Amino acid sequence: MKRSYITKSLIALAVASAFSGVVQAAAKEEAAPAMTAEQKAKASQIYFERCAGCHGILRKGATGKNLEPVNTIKLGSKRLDKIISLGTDGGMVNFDDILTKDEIALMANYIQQTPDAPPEWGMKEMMNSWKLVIKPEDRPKKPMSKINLDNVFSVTLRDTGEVALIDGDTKQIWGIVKTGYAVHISRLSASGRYVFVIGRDGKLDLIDMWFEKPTIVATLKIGIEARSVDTSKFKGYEDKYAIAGAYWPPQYVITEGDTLKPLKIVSTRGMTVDGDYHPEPRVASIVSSEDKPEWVVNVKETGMIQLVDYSDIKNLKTTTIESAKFLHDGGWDSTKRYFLVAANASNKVAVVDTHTGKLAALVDTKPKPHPGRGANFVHPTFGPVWATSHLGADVISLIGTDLEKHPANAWKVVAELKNHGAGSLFVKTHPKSRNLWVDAPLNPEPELAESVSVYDITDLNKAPEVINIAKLAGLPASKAVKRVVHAEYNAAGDEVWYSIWAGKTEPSAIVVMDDKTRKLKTVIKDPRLITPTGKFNVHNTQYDVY
Ligand code: DHE
Repeated sequence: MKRSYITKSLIALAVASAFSGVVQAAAKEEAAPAMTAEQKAKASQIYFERCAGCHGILRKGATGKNLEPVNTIKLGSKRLDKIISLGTDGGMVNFDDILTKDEIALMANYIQQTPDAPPEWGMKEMMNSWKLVIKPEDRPKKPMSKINLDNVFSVTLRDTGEVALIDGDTKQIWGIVKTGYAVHISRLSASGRYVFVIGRDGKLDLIDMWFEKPTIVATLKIGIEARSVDTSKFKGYEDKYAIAGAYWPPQYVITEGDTLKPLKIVSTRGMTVDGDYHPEPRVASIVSSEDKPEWVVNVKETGMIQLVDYSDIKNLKTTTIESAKFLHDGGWDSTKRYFLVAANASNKVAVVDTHTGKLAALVDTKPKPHPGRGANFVHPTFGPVWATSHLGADVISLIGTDLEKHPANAWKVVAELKNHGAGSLFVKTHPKSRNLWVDAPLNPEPELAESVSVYDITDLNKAPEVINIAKLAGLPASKAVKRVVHAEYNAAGDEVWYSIWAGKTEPSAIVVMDDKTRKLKTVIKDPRLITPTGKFNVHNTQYDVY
């Protein structure tokens, strides 16, 4: 069975044992097998594309194991080759159907070398990379197309380095724009006019939807590797600033909102919650507050949550909150006062009170919580809850969020639902819906990875309906598993969109379900829809509806 490397890194993430974060002593390089510069260059590219997400650029380990020479040399090329080929019980998955035998041998040698220190990326490099393609004054003064912008979906086409802007009303592709490598997420400006997309290669693109067709008006490379971006949403700061977080170098940058001109770069290197120095604390999720001029910036390896006050960029005030490792993705509770973020190596969800600027709680969950933005709804017994599923367990945890009317339940797992399988990445509901949709795209069983569970949130005693979404797409048989990933509602909250994430050379699709009947509404098929993954509805992303 052929799986994409990212899928593999995430499966590894699901089960890999947590890394201690201990800085290892430098190994003797002479013990590593010799490699030519050409071999190293090739291996370094493969490492960036397939390994760095879980093991870190410096190979210090995070959700994957530490791969510094002090550990790898003693295993030797033969053993490493076997581990990469076949995986391990400890959670490393097999790459023998992804990499050739020669590539595996190359990687076995490469990870015994002392890691190259990747370049820093400061203001000089950023300014050199910055392109203001169309100045704000040369842009339209009003929307030029007849598209209902509120219901546009920005869809990641992972393996082509593009995003598709799909008209949610007609289900037609409105435009496809070239972006950075494997865009991770799309986020909206406060006004809903601009879409910000961040590539894994650190390329940030600003798409203006007021043109006849979606158009990139500015671009900036914020680092070598990145995953997150958001904008200033507080009253008076609408569309003024953006913030993008990098994996390498470990830093975030604040830019102008309508040009991407970089204004300030802040390093996230520093001490972990355990008091150890970490040279590569990557920036995970970022979210913008609507109540304050503030971003919540989650620093993965340190376990520190930073509240960054953007009211005075020159004299930046940051509150640093200790939580737990390794911070990943998260979302607001229904009041948007509390931010809940997965600390996936600790099997916890950290809750930040953005009004007091303090940690409200650390909630124990099942292994490797992975909420996406999570899902907010009112539980018939326990009141308002926020839900997360897990990579490492077939369980959905419901965490009470109402301190005022249900204080006994607040920040406790009040109920657990059984998912159709582990390997889940995203849960989703909508304020107008009575359904909770849960995927399991990283489950090793194809039938489960192709299916979703749908729960009736007004009666959680009812068994969920398990729907094989991939079958509904009616695509031809493929070698790759047709992983069903990332639910997103339309603006009206009556449709649920799922991506069918197949191989790069195989047909993919987006399946649109009627939320009320849970029946197929339509399948969006187009040869240009290659490896669709994340989908971001303009209205729901602009207003953080989930
Ligand atoms: Fe993601 C969110 C990091 C693999 C699809 N992913 C996030 C966020 C982070 C992150 C930090 C939160 C961003 C925010 O809210 O500001 N993801 C990582 C990784 O480090 C990891 C594990 C490995 C890697 O090398 O990238 C990884 N992610 C994946 C995938 O393989 C997915 C399934 C497909 C893809 O397109 O790459 C994937 N991640 C997503 C999506 C979101 C996301 C769709 C946004 C969820 C939302 O609803 O907001």
